[in-house]
Amino acid sequence: MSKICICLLCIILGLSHAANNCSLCQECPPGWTRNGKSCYFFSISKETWIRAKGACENMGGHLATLATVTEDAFVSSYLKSIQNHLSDGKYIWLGGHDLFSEGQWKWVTGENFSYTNWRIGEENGHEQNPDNFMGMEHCLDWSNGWNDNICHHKHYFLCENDICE
Ligand SMILES: [Ca+2]
Ligand SMILES: [Ca+2]
Repeated sequence: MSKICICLLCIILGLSHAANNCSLCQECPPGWTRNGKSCYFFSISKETWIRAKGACENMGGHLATLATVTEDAFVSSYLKSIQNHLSDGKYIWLGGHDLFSEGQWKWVTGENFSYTNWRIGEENGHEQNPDNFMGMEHCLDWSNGWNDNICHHKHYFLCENDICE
């Protein structure tokens, strides 16, 4: 039975959310890259974290949230390939923050961090990450691993759009 038939059967039986096989996915918008149940869009400009968050929302998505080792691995290799063409793209904003409560990291979608990939070693000499350097780092960037960074600095950013029901 084709996947479409399975999906139709699931919908008829009211099981559309009961199994992954039954999820219906839309196409990615032009310019977005598909992986699994999400599309990703790399920004063409640098913004503060909060403006990056708004820019992703204006496009119907959210700053990227990396929930699993599989998703993190895809995004890491995707961002590395883009970074190769940038001279000024060391830090790339993701959708994590501890703005509400220091050390309590959350995704912009509301979830707590279950999976993490904090990078080891900081250019400021700190061994640990997140280090909340100078008490000022509350937004998450990808810089060949995760790092807490100063939210009002301007960086490129990665948006994500969930396209499957
Ligand atoms: Ca912090
Ligand atoms: Ca840091």
